[in-house]
Amino acid sequence: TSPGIRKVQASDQGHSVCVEWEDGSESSYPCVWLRDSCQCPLCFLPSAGARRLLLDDLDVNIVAEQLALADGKKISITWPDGHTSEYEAEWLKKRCFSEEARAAMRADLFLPECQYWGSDLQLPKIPFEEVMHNDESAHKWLCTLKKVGIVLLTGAAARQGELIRLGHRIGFLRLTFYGPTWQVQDKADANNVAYTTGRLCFHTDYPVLQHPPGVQFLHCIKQTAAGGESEVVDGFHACNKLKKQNPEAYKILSSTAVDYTDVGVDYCDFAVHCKQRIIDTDSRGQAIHINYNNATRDTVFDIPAEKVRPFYAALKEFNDLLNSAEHKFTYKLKPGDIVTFDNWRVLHGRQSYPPCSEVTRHLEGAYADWDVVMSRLRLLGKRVLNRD
Ligand code: OGA
Ligand code: NM2
Ligand code: ZN
Ligand code: ZN
Repeated sequence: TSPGIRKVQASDQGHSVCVEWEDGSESSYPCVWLRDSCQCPLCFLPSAGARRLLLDDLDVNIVAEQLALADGKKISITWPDGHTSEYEAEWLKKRCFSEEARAAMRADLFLPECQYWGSDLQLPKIPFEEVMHNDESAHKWLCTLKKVGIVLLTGAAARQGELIRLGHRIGFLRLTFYGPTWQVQDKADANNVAYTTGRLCFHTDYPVLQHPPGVQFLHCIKQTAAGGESEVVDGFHACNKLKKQNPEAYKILSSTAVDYTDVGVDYCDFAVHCKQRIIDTDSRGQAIHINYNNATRDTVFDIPAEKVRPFYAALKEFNDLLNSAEHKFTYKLKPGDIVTFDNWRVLHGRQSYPPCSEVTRHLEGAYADWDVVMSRLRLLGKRVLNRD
């Protein structure tokens, strides 16, 4: 169903090529982009899907010398140096510079749809083995993880190693100083507050890393009878609320660089320091990453003294919003459950549980990067929805 081209002509004093489609609509392509995007074997390496042409060799002011249309399916352009480029109608259509066409391509590539939730969350659930063996289920898992930010995989074996298998399913896991996977249980001389029986307030993991892990997996191997419940909250939803309720607090949290620190030994020895804004925003002020773990927030605080109390007041207000009954969702993991969530968006916590000389609660955890997860999601989408 490739769209036909009715006519092709120069426009913008030769700096653009205007394509008239069979349905009467038009698309305009800048010559510099057309030359840069030449698909011939000299300019493009098909085996890598990558440009061979060097920017050094690109003339920003280039104009087409000759335009030709071949049976409505293809245009060819001859450039002043005699080089010829050909472009297929379908290829051009996808790359149309109109606002609508760009929005459609953006949606296709990045699946930006976001479903906010509160205490009314219907926690999405998919059987673990279905995700492991069935591409449609795996696609559903990752689509939902992207859109809702959390999915529970059920029925995994209650033993270590299932997250390694899940890592192979997407590609690979993210190695950190806590190891390829890590064991959340009460430990003597714990090198992290997560490895105690204490309550963990809402946090995102690892804001001390410059590029915090985008996705987190927690596999329940053993669950305590008393306590140990899990809590989650949609951080982006809470940010929108904070912005409305107290724009000044939002401004403070989205502009103040907070110091984080993590020093110790695990997979190897480490001394990690980083500055992060608790609410990281895009150019339109929309939250894109939450970076908040109160445990690893440093006592070193590199801001002027008079800004300290307003900062704490803003953080308190954000924390209150996260903990409000309207926003937080509470559940309890069962052995064999694997909760998978967006660690850039969803804050998580757990209730305390009674200390015991035996291990009464054991989760295995792992991280993945969104680049890896989105890559698998696109590949599964191609196969499942058979798109190209
Ligand atoms: C963690 C964590 C949750 C839990 O290890 O960072 O948040 O339920 N654990 O123990
Ligand atoms: N663990 C669970 O930011 C953090 O320290 C989160 C990381 C120890 C791997 C905890
Ligand atoms: Zn070329
Ligand atoms: Zn955590």
